[in-house]
Amino acid sequence: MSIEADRERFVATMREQAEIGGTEDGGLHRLTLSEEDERVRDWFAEQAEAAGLDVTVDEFGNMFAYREGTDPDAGTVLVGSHLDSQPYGGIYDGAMGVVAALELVRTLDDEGIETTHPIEIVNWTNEEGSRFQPAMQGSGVWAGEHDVDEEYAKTDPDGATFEEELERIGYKGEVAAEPQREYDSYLELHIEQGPYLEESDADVGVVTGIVGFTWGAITFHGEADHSGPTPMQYRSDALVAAADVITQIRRIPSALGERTVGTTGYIDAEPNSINIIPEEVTFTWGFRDPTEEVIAEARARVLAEAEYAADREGVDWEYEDRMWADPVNFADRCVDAVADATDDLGYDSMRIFSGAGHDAQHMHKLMDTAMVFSVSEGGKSHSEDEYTSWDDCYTAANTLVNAAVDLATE
Ligand code: HGY
Ligand code: MN
Ligand code: MN
Repeated sequence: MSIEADRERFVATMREQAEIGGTEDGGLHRLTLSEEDERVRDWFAEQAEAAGLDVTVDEFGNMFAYREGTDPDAGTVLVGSHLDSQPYGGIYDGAMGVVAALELVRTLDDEGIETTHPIEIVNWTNEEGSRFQPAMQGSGVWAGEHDVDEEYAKTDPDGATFEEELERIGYKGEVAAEPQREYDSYLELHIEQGPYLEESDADVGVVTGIVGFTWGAITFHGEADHSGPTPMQYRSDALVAAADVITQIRRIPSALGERTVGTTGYIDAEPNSINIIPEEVTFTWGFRDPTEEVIAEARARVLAEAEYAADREGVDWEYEDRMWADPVNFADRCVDAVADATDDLGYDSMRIFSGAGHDAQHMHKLMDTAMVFSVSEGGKSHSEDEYTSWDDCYTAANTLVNAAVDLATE
């Protein structure tokens, strides 16, 4: 028996959250622990409390909103995602998972349904990993993958520490950032952020797993000098060495695997003046693949390329690992709950492996986990052009609601 979420209320709530940090071009600029993040957290707490949920904030800013089940001893079904965004990102990434979880609770209340298992909504801190690395930081701490104090000390590009910023926005809670109760399963709704659902004409994605990834930063130390009179053979140009490696970050994936991807998303060159030979350049690597071996190989190759480039250019270099996430394959029980929901609702679904990282990656280590994907038009994401029609958003949200009820009802 399927239930229908309230499309109008769901879309209205999506529009509401999109206003908080919304940009002129219809995107979202709501960096973790920013003033916009503080406002959307306040908004989320209000929505959850208005739905009669018991809201708690842990020491890492993760927010939880708890709904009783008829059997308090039954493991809790955790449903949610993240409300932080990329710089000038889209309004759906993460937010739709939290709004769909709110809609789940609101629909249960409308229908007077009491589930056997308690249900808890979560808003994870810093899923995006843009301002502070790693990505999925809050869920990673909660899952015991990272040490709280080490993560508190992480700094953003302006040197602000995570802990200072968490305290500044008033979301450093008292509760330890670790499971406070028995959990049964985790479900997360997210946009696909890739082209496959749209290309296959599916209404919704049944996510079977997530790629793993390695992130890191390389710094070359050259010698600043006048770009005019310094003969070419006298130069130690940090940016030339970086350019060599960045080109390889683009080439390495084609030698490794069909789904291997490689990106340099961040670069900083000092002193960054048109007539000074660059002295110090820092840039990042990011490789992803469904298998650990390929990710490890890609990391080894980029470090080898950095060694060669440093020799060629006569510069020193160093690197820092920023993140490692294992690839995961979700539990059949949860994947089937999502697939059954799409069948019951008469949606065309497609099984799909996620190319983006998600908090579900960490939850998989603690409890049975699965995800629902909505279509991403043009596959676009992490850009103000990110777009999913309200129909496609609603299809995915309805799937999540029904899959969660399935898992929460004995
Ligand atoms: O990088 C990712 O895949 C995620 O958006 N943090
Ligand atoms: Mn996301
Ligand atoms: Mn994202």
